Amino acid sequence: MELKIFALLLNLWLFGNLNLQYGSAFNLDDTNFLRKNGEAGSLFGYSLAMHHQLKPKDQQLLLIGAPHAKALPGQKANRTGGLYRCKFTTESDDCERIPIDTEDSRPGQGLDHRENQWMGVHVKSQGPGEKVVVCAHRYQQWIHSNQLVLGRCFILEQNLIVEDTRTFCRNRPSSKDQFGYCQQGVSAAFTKDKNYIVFSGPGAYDWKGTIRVEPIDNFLLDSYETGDQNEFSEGNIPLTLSSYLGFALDSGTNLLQKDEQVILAGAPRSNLSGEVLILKPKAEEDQRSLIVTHILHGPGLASSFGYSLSVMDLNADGWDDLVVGAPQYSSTDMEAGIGGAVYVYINRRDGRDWDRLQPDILTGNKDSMFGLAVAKAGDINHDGYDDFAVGAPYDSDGYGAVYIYLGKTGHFLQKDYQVLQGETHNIKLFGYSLAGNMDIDGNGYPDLAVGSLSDSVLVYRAKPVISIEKSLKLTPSEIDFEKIDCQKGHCLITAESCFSYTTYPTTYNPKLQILYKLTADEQWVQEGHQSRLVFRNDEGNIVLEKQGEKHCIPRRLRVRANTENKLTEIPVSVSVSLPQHSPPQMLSRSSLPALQPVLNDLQTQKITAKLMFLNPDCGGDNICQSNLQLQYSFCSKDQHLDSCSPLAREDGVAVIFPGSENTALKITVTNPGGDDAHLAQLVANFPESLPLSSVIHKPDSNVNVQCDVDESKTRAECNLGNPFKRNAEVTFYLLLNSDRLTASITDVNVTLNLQTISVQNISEIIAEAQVFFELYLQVFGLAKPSQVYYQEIKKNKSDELIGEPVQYDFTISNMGRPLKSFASATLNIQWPKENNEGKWLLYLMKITGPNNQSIPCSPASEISPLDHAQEVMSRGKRQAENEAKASAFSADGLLSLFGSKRHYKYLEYSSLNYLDIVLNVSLSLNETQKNIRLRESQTQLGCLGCGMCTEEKKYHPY
Ligand SMILES: [Ca+2]
Ligand SMILES: [Ca+2]
Ligand SMILES: [Ca+2]
Repeated sequence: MELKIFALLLNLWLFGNLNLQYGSAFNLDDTNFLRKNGEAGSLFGYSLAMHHQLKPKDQQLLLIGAPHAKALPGQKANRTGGLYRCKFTTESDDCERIPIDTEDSRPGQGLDHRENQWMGVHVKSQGPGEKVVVCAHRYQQWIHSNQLVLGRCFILEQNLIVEDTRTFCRNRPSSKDQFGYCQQGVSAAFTKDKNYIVFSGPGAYDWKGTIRVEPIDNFLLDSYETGDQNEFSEGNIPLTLSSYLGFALDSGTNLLQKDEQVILAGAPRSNLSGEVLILKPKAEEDQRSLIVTHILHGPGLASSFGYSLSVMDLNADGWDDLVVGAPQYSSTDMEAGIGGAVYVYINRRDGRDWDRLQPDILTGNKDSMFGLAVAKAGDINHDGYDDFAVGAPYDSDGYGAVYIYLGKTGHFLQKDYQVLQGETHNIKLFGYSLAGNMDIDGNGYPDLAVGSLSDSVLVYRAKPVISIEKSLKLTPSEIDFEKIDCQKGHCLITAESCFSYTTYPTTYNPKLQILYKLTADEQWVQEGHQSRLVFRNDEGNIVLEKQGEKHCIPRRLRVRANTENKLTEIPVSVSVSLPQHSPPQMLSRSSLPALQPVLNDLQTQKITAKLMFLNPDCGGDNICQSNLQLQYSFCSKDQHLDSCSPLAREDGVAVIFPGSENTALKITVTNPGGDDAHLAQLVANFPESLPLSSVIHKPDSNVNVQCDVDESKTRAECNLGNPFKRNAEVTFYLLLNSDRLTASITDVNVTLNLQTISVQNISEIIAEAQVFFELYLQVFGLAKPSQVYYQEIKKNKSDELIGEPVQYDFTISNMGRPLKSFASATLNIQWPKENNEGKWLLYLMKITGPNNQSIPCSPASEISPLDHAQEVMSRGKRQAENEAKASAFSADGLLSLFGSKRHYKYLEYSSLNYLDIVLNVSLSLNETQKNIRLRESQTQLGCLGCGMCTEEKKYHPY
């Protein structure tokens, strides 16, 4: 049956939350708490109220509902639930059952069925010396054959004697869609004018729910009800069935207009997501209705918006604000880990526009049921703004937690101020109920009670809050480091700190010890520098006799003589704290242990004064706005001359040829028209492949550049001067080591950062260069003999008979870097093999390398082709490639090509006087990377003259 949801609505969410949070210590004392335990299984603590009884005895009590408590004698039931009263003592088991509901119903009113009626499901106090209401929402009236679940409430006198019983659904139409399952008492509220009590029957009208406002004891006043108190016009209640209207209730007087009574009622199942209704009474002719003025809509499906709510003025502007719990809220983003939300409506527009008021949303941990309970806590920290508490009973792995939020001017603080954990006290489902806004120990600060579903209740007391007024004055507060004797270390500063304290109440005047600590130049020190101020006695304590008494301490500080940073101000701070044991606040009205004060957490405990440097060279504004400029160029530095010739550029980018010892980066820094650049420096970062080799200064420079270079030589920090003056200029060279550049590197970047502590935004500069490798191979050739003679010889295939052999020697020299493995070269030889009639001229016999080693050449068929005559091709020229790999000639290579001149007769060259026979020889690189180049290397070789000839003619083979 649906009634069950009112009992332990939420046991689905017992598991799942591992996000433990640890409470920040603030002024709710988590040590000197009070604990009240009830009978196991009685749900002692399901509801709570703080009550201040004035007569017959002035005493404050904590009222604790235990809806599963055993029946009292005479109740004719086993388990009825009940209400306990507990004194605020350190005893945990001194709560007493209040005798309620012990009388039988009057004749004709049917039979009271109290078994499992949940007495104590809700309890509320009207205020000091006023009434209390306690309810049993599952009370049944058995009349004839009907078992009506009407629910009912008891109004108690301020001394907790039962005064009256209220069952507004009694004697009404009793069908399910009317009042037979009213379930009055899930919630109740007193109006702020103290005349009325507000009840709800969430089960009325088929669980649409209804709200009723009725006079407490002045029966000249009218009662009001949604749908009219006489006509029961369900249709006038703008909700659907199963909305559970009245699950939570409160009242306000400054919500829509000043001093106008309104009722706030939560309907957590309305419109699927939950809604809150703002209602006000309306009297018209015979009608006495509660009419809906506004409906606040919940955030999402089944969020149970309106499960709890509380009216309070968080920003102390005189307008009521509203806090609404939506404990089953979850984010569509499952990863967000959100479970439960609280909507805080700050009444920003003086009561207007509630339909459009945007709430601020607080969210809890996943599955924590954050917002299941919300309560006004009063002004816990006594800063003038009401604060509130939010229960999240399934937080912290089912232990539960209570989050405290503070009101403030204009708004409220959205960061929780303190978190109370059930786990600390080994209490599960802690935070299920809350009651506060009453000072139980007379220290002037309201205290907070937290209930659980595990039969334990804790009461936290608020500690007094101390605010310390602080001042700090430096004398002098400005120094001219250059002018006075600071450089000798004689600059003395006096720092005078003064302290006084205030707290609440004004009668609380402990002799307070305050610890103070002086610090200076913290950020500069954090950045790895030495503090620019020297002082002793940086901490100590003082005693303030009473509130408002001021105490000052002077301290001498000295400016260091070797201070480098003479520009940025030096902050000097003093911070305060209380010692571990401060004198506790004496309590006149309570026998409870006195509590020690805490410092006001909302106030900064540290104040700062600044010591300024005067910089006359930076103009009247004392702000140094520098204008540092940097020019750079890659160049080749002559070690002995003060010159550096710019490197060749390709596509506008300088080209580095590795291996050069003189590659340098020329840097020129200027400060044209700028104010002094304090602590000016250049930070250069070099690639590992192109580290710094050394720094060379221009001898005539009047700026002394000093560079710190790291071990890997990839970072240099060069100090340019402190200050680098207006219109100063400096040039220096960063000599680079190009030995580590490899063929895979095609370009290199050096980043150059100019820095100063003066005011200037300087962009990083990237000096970019390309890397080209240049091979410098040379080929020389020699023909031996240089001249041959032809003679007539008969046709014969024998080599020796063809003609006199000629040997061509080729020498290849590597004038540059070793080729190693990154390139291979080819020697291309072209020689005149035959004339255009296909007659032999030079016949290639063999190719040998140094020391007669063989060298692979192609085409191989060209070597002594007559040995394979059928393969001889007839063309004008032949090319044989010597594919000697680069490794073959590491420095100098030598190979020989044996050639032979053909028989003159056979060739019919006899008419010629002589022949000039020319070989073209060149080197080329085999497939290789784009940034490897060969310096041009080719040659023409040899003149073979013919001594027997008379006519001058030349033979050109091409
Ligand atoms: Ca307000
Ligand atoms: Ca406050
Ligand atoms: Ca207190």
